[in-house]
Amino acid sequence: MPPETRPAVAVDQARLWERHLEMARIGGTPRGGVNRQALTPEDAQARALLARWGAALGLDASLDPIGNLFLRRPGQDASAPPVLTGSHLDTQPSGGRFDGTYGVLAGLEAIEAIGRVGIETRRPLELVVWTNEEGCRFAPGCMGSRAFAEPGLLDRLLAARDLDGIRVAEALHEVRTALPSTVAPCGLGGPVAAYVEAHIEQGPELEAAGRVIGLVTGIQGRRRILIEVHGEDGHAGTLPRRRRKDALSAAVAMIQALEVLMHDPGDTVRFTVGRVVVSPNAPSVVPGHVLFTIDLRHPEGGTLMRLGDAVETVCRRHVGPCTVSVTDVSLTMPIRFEGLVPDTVRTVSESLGLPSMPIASGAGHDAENLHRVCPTGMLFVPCEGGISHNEAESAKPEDLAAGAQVLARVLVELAGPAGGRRG
Ligand code: HGY
Ligand code: MN
Ligand code: MN
Repeated sequence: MPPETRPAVAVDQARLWERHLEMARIGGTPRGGVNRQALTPEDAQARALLARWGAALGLDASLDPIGNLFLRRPGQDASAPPVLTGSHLDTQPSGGRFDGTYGVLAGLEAIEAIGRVGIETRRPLELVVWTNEEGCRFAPGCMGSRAFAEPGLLDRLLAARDLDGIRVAEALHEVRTALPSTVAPCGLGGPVAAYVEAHIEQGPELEAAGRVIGLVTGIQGRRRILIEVHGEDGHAGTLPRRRRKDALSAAVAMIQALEVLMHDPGDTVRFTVGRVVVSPNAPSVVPGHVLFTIDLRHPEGGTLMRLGDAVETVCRRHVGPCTVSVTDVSLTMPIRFEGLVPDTVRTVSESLGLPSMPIASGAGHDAENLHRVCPTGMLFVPCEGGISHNEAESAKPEDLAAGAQVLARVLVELAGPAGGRRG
């Protein structure tokens, strides 16, 4: 067997699948999904489980100031910047068992397979769990990788609050106390030789094309905007319409007008109002306050900016007797993956004889932030029916294992053999 294929062959499909089932029990929902939101006790338990699995492999664990967890496999050259792989363990409230979790467990399996065949790499390998990728409880999403790429954002991100007013800094305490005492603190950011992330596709293309590996070409741009409509609470029975400042009525008019603005016959624009919070949310009270979120995505930066910039004008046009505030929460421009990492993913997939195809990512990922600091790439595996951000999310054990085989080989390629040239 050619030596370079050994790590792939050592990937254990059954163990990888069993670990997904065990991890899915943390925050598991009655309908077979997972609710493991960022920096909750469930998130902390999931990280603790991973740290225990890592410790059994002799990986050293560390936690940075925003809660990113790193499990390190030493390389021959301890001073060399590491090769990173990983993803996230936090989920949406009605999330699935594979979004994020797959990239973490495939990374663990790949590192374990490399160790099992006795390969010593020149560079260290690090498995990373990024904090708050989903951006549901706390905004913005991809928070941990954003801070890693831009440490100057740390204080602002630690101050972010959830809907109950709890700050990231306070919630991080949950994670720290749940982790084994062997997990050491580490600094934020730092040199990285390369980053590669495995993820389920979260769309139907690979499955429809009968391919197993997605060679991710890039990630579309996305913008998160927060709209707050301020009216006046009133009595549903006594307050005549002409005197009402009904925040929900105004918000509905805004959303309907935004749907018209975002209408796209080519169905490329992704416009979602996923959260509406009505206050006081009482049947006999005219709502005095409404908060709603806009998640806007597009593969072209110019279109993303044009449509996003038009939101405030449309909201103000439909504000009626209320007032409105529009806040840009986050903006990530479209990115392309090119060069070392995607090329290595492609050549390894081909050498393993796995059917692959180029594919653009509609979903956001932490790789979009690592892309700013080092050579970066991703690989996808199919998920059934392309269903994701849904408790029914599912994938095939053999596809998950195939992705881990590619990942194991890619990590060895990127980290280089012990005794190889320095640099
Ligand atoms: O929303 C996203 O694209 C990612 O799944 N958090
Ligand atoms: Mn994800
Ligand atoms: Mn997600």
